[in-house]
Amino acid sequence: MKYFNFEKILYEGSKSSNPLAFKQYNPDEKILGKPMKEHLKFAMSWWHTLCAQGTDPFGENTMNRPWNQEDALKTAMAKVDAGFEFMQKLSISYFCFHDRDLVSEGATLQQTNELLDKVSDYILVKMKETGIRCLWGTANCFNNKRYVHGAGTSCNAEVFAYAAAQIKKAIEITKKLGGENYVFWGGREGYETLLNTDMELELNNFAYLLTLARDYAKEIGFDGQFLIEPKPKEPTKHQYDFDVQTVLSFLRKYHLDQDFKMNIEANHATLAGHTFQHELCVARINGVLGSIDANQGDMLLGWDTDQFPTNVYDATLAMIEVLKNGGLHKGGLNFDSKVRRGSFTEEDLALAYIAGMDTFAKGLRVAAKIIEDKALDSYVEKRYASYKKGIGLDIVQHKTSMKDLEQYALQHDQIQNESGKQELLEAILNQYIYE
Ligand code: XUL
Ligand code: CO
Repeated sequence: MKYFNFEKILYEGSKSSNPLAFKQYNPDEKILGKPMKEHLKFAMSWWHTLCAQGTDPFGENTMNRPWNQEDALKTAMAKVDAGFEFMQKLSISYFCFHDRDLVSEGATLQQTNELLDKVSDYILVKMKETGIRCLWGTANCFNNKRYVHGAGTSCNAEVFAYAAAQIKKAIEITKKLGGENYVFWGGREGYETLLNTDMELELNNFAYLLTLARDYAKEIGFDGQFLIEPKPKEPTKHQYDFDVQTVLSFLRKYHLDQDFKMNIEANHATLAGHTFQHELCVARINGVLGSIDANQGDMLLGWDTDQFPTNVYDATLAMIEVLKNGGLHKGGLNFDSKVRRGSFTEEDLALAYIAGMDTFAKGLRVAAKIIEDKALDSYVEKRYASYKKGIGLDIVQHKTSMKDLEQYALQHDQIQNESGKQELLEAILNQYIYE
C-alpha cells in the first residue's frame, strides 16, 4: 500500500513553479568539493512526521493519517512503511526516533520491550532494502505520567530505575539500527519550584544516569556519538540543560565532557535568549558541535513551535558555523519540525520538508560562497590585527605580566579604536543571499 500520492521529488532549479520539486536542494551537486547530500545529512523525525496528529492544548486531532489503525502493533508497522516511502520520495537518507514513537507502550515494560524488538526488526529490513540509515535514537522519558517529577532527576528512586531501564533498551535498539548518535533530551529534567526541590541531589543523580549510560554503551560496543540537546524551559519552568554553556559546565563538573557532544535545536536556542548561530558557535569553539535539530520558532510566541525552517538568513549563519566546524561528522540535520495544525494533508508533510530542505540547501550555497570568498573572515582578521604583533602577540602568547601591561599602558594611553562596521557586514551578507 502507498500512503503518499506523489512521485519522487526531483530538483528542478530555482525557476521551477512546481510545488513538489526542490528549488535549491540538488543532492549530488558538489559544493566545496562535496555533494550537498553529504553536507546536509537530512533526517526525518519519526514523531513529528508519523505520530503527530495536530492536537494542541485547545483542540483535537486535525490529521487523520491513513497509517493509523486500531491495533498498536499494526499502526507501528504501517508507520514504518509510510516513513520509508516518505523518505525515499523526498531523498531523505536518515531518520531519528524516540523509542515510544516506534510503538506505544504495552501493559508491562517487558511487553513494551518485546514490541520494540518486533518493530525494530521490521525497520532493519526496510533499512537494508533502501539504504536509509538511522541518525539517532533516544528514549522518551517525559510523556508518560510516571515522569511527572522528572526521570533521572525524579524525587522517586523507582522512576530513576525505570528511566535507566528505558534508556538501556533505547541504546540497544539504536545500536541494532546502526544509529550514528544517541540523544538525551531532558524533557522533565528540571524543576517547577525550589520549595520542593533538592537541586544538588537531582543533578548528581542525573550525572550518574548519564555516566551509567555511557559505560553501558561502551560495554555493548555502541560506537555512536552521545549527544545532549539543550533547552531552557518547557515543559519544566527551568530545565537543567539550559543552553550549550550550561551543559558544558555540568559535563565538566562530572567528568563527562569527553563523551558527550551537543544536538543543537534552533527553537531551543531562541527560547534560551540566544540566536541559533550563537549556540552553534559556542559548541563549535568547545569542540562539541554534534548535530542539529533544524526548525524555527515564532518571534511572537514564547514556546517551542517547532516550525519548519524557512528563514534563509538564519540557515546561512548556521551553515557558516557548520562549515567552519568541518561539517557535522557523525551528526546531521534532523527536522525536529512539525507542520502547522491547519496543514493537515499528507502532501503538506512533503511540502514542508521541501521548504526546509531548500532553505538549508540555499543556506549552504550562500555560506560556502561567503567562506570561499573570505567575505567576512577578512573583516574579522583585520579587526583583531592588533593581536598579531607587539603587545597583542605577547598577550595571546601569555608572555606578559600585570606590571608589563601597566608599563605599556602608561606609555600608550591615547587609544584609538576602529569601526566595527556591523551594518556593512549585514549588507554584505544580504548581497550574498540576493545572488
Ligand atoms: C523537544 C525536542 C525533542 C528532542 C528529542 O523540544 O526537541 O523532540 O529533540 O527528545
Ligand atoms: Co529537538
